Amino acid sequence: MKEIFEAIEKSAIEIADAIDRDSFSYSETHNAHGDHQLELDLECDKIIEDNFRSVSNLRGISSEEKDGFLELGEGEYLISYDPLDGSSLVDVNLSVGSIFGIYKNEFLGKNLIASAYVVYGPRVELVIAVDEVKMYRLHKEEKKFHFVKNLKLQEKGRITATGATQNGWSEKHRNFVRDLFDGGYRLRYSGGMVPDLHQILLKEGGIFSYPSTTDRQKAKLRLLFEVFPFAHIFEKAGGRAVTEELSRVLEVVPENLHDTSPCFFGSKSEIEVVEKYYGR
Ligand code: AFP
Repeated sequence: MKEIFEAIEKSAIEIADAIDRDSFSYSETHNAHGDHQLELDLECDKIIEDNFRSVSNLRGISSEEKDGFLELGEGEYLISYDPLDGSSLVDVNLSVGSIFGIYKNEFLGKNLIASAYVVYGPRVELVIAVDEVKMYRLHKEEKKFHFVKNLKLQEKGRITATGATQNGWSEKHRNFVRDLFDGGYRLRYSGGMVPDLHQILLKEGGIFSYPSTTDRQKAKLRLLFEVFPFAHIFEKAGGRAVTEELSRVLEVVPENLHDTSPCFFGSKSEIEVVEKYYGR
């Protein structure tokens, strides 16, 4: 595992440089989700692939930017990753991130043994969850990450972030969001899952939701590349992650590498609000 975390740290440093240096133009390709890929998406994907190629105990990797599974060896670990989440925000200079899930045997939520994400913002921060959730910050001159603190959610927060096209929201979702606003919650949504969830973790509470919509029943966020790693991190931080059926996100069984699912990540009190509306 140590080698895997070192490869993630090295990738984060190289990606932070690439964001500063590279152009934000589109490539000629689309990924499996139909997203038009930036040259930077492809560059970040390659940085991570190259760093994982030198890790000795990997069986293979799966990336949001690659169609299929890439076998790397006979090792025991599998990694799923999103190299540059929120890449449509790069041109407007908002924070973006990389997300990683580390599994044994199969890409199932219950097989996740560690997860991590990196936020590329005014500062570069790395969060790793194994048993606890630990945050590190990049010292740019030293090119090293330093431990900052453990992240732990309180029972209840004060902010909410909710995605998707609002005119496609269900009545349940509208009522859920109205309940939060009536209860004094403030909206914090950038369109980048990594900074939005990082904010909830650092403010020690709140809720992020990405619901199904009339035109997208399975919503947008990808189970392997975005949803499972954050569900693992939120649970380890003392929060919860559920689907619209109110089951644990980590119990969802994906049929394909690129499957998506509606999802809610929050501290305990806000997930009870989800249960109040989605349980009906
Ligand atoms: P991009 O990588 O295309 O910018 O999408 C970002 C993202 O996957 C996730 O980071 C956001 O939370 C979500 O999509 C935003 O989606 P909506 O704009 O539909 O709310």
